[in-house]
This record gives sequence, structure tokens and C-alpha cells, in this order.
Amino acid sequence: MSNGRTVSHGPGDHEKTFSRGTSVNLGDEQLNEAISSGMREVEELLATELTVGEEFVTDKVRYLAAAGGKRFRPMFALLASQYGANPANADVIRAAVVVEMTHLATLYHDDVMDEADKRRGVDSANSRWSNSMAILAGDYLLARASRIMAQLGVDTVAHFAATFGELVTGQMRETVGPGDGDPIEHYRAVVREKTGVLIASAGFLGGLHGGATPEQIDALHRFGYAIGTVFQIVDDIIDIYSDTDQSGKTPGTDLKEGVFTLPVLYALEEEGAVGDELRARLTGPVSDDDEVATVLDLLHRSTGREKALADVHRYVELAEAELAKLPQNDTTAALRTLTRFTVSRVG
Ligand code: GRG
Repeated sequence: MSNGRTVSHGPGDHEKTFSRGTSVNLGDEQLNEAISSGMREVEELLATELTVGEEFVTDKVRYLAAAGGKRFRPMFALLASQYGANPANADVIRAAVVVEMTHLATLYHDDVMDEADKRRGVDSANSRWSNSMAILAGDYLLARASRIMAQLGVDTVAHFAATFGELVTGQMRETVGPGDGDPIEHYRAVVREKTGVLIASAGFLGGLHGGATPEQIDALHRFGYAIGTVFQIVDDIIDIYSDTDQSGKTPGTDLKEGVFTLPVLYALEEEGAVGDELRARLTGPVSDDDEVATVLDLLHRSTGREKALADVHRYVELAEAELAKLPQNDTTAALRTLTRFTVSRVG
């Protein structure tokens, strides 16, 4: 789980299916074309926005956008806009860009807090320049995003004020830790606030600016929270349980950073020898490679994976319940496929 102190991967870094605007496969030709062409407009506006200003600023704000990213959030905003009479209109494109710019800003800030070396396969901005530069680059992105938001009207500005508040609360909640509270509840709250909220915003704003009904906008917003949570838990399961060959990642990255994600938290609650040994070993970051291997082996023998997976399925049910409230058309079928695809990475 990407968070304030630690690693900076995110849901499905290896899940490159949501490509950057060139072509997508959503199961329907017309929808593919609509979303691909919308994503091209998103990329154009994003590129334009990131070139306005002094070169010593824009080279830093362009850096992470150019490095890649799945662009999942703007793509979801475009899909959400399909429910209205005006899908993928200029305001939808603006809203999608605002969401991606905000996402980018959080990545810059998150990497400073995590002291991350890498992001999107390149040196993080903080390691390439400095913490100050990375923070200021994130701030500049928020400044540019705010300018576009102002064009979208007060409802969007008010919505984003709440989104920012939730993002920052999630980051702080994670940094503060669960204290005497339930660590699993704490994890859920952090995932909702850090990962869910911006995906939910993409659904909300795509629906709003596409002209969907208030009920549809609400369903898209809730669907976003649920699918965002699915993404994060799946990613956290992969971090512990998949082979490098399969996932392209080194298992145990979160453990090395001292981050105990959902499967680990469940395993730590377990009664018996495996739970006892994990409780004795997991008192902080696991730095030594042999120790990581031992802990991973214990986790494989625990119930952590199956319990975390049961949670994934509960969130999938929540997501599907929201989709059931929407018109049963090609867009809803595509969102259902995306949901199942996300889960398929962990079975
Ligand atoms: C700047 C508004 C603002 C808030 C600061 C730092 C912070 C408070 C919040 C951090 C939020 C954060 C980084 C959450 C993790 C989000 C996440 C899962 C990132 C990875 O998403 P992907 O996989 O990444 O979609 P790509 O690179 O594909 O875009």
C-alpha cells in the first residue's frame, strides 16, 4: 500500500491495460472509439496545461506525467460521462484532466513523504531534484488544476475541496497510525481516503459534467470508492503473495518499508504458531532479505491471503450493487468487466 512513510507503488503498476489514450478495449467498438478519442483530448489538454509557466517549473511538473501512468482515473471519468446526454464534452475532458493533475500532485507529495527513489519507473522527483522542488511541483499542479476547476463551476470546486480534505486526512491518518484502534478499520479508512476518494471523484465529475442524473452520479461516485478499494487491496495482496515473474514486482516491498497491509494485518490477528511467530517478528520494518523471506513464508502459511481476498469480494459486491443501479448498457458492461479484471489478478 502506498503511503506516507513508505513505498510508492499503486494499484496495478503492472496492469497496463488502461493505456494512455491510444487504444483501449472495453468490449464494444463504439465505446472503444469514444473513450480512445476522449483520452486523446485528455492527453492534449494535460500536455498543454503542463507547458504553461516558466521552464524551470514546467520541466518538473511535466516530468511524472511524461513518465507514464495508466490514466485510469480520467478514463473512468470519460466512462462515467457516457451516462449523460453529453458524454466526453469539453467540460468532461477538463474534469478528467483535473482529476489526473490532482493524482499527479499527490504522487509528488507522497514520494517526498515516503522518501521514494522511484516512481513510474523513473527516479522520483524528490530524488532527481529535491524534496522542496517535488513539493512545489505538486503545488503548481494543484494551482493549474484549480484554474481549470474554476471554469467548471462552484459544484466542482466544492467537490474538490472535499476531495483534497479527504486525501490529506488519509495521508495523515496513515502517518499517525491506528494507535489503540482496530488496525484493520484503520487500514480500510486509509484506503478509502487515499485511494478510493480520487477514483470516486472521477466517477462523480464524469457523471456530473456528462449530464447524468443525480442518482447515476451517486452510483458512479460509490462505485469509484469500491473499485478504488478493490484496486488497493489487490495490489497489497500481490505485494506479498505473487512471484516477481508473475507481477514484475519484488514481493515484500511493503514489509521492508514497515507497512503492514491487509493480508499482514489479518495474519497478525491469527491464533496459533504462525500468528505468534509473525507477532514476534513483525515489530517494525523488515530489512534483512533472509528475514523478509521467512516472514513471507509465514504469511503464505497464514490465513491472511484468504481473508483479504474475502474483503476484496465484499467490495466487488458493493461495486456491482452500484452498477446494478445504472442503465444496463455497454458502458455498464465495460465497468463490470474492469471490476472483474482487477480481481482476476489475484484469482
Ligand atoms: C496534494 C491534494 C494533495 C494531497 C496530499 C500525499 C497526499 C496528501 C496523499 C497521497 C495520496 C496517494 C499518493 C495515494 C496513493 C494513490 C495511488 C494508489 C497511486 C497509484 O495509482 P496508479 O496505480 O498510478 O493509478 P499510475 O502511475 O498508474 O497513475
